[in-house]
Amino acid sequence: MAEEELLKSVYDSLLAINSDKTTSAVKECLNNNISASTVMKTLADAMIEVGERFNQRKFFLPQVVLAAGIMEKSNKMLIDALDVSEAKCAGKVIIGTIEGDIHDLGKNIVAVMLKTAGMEVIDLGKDVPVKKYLEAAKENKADIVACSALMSTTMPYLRDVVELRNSMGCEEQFKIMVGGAPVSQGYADQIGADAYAEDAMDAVRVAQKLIAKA
Ligand code: B12
Repeated sequence: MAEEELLKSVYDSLLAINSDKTTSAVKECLNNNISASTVMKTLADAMIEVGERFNQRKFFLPQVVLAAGIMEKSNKMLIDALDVSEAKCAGKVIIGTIEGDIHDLGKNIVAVMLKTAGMEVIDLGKDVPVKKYLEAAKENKADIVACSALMSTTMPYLRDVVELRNSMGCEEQFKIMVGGAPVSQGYADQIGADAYAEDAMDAVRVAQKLIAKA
């Protein structure tokens, strides 16, 4: 089967909320030497479509929960197959999903991609208090604090991270990168974040740029 067809099978199986089919489609991709990051990107695209269908009331919460579980399981399989770059100490990143928010699928993909690019990533998990990001950044002498927000109700806490960092006088020590579906470049500019990235691949490019500038 051609690469395109194999990836389509991953996409379709996740949208069919079929765990067994998704798992075997993912294995099939790896057996055919399709890179783990390409398969992850396909799963992320499918999950975004799950979100669209949820918005259109074609899917309901139980389907979203099941799809999220399948994606997590598939990503675990893929992490082992990722080609981790030899480049060590390409920078240190503190990452987490912001206070009040438990959406972590996208954040987890970003964390994996940054690690793959050779960065040291300290993942604080989800529902991370504003203060905790900055404590961890200080303690670990991080280069970047990466914050994910998936809800309009939790986005304002991103501004709090920037303001707390500034009030600590640490603008030069650690740069703040924000992301998540409702976040945009405009919003990042508005709250004074140093960078925004649209997806995991973009996050790697943006993080590398931030580190190169430091
Ligand atoms: C899956 C999902 C869930 C799962 C989460 C599972 C998990 N472990 O994450 C479950 C079912 C648990 C869930 C729960 C809830 N959810 Co929900 N959920 C979604 C859904 C359908 C998809 C999100 C997702 O995983 N997308 C796929 C990933 C791959 O994409 P992503 O997260 O956007 O990440 C990519 C980029 O954004 C970027 N990125 C992400 N983070 C970062 C960080 C940085 C630093 C950078 C640079 C880039 C970056 O890179 C990623 C990879 O490319 C969205 C719908 C949507 N359109 O987003 C609703 C959605 C986010 N949920 C919503 C809601 C309301 C809830 C609940 C409150 C529901 C409820 N009534 O209980 C709870 C939340 C409780 C809480 N306190 O957080 C709303 C939010 C509305 C709002 N206020 O803005 C949405 C928009 C659905 C809707 N239309 O109503 N949800």
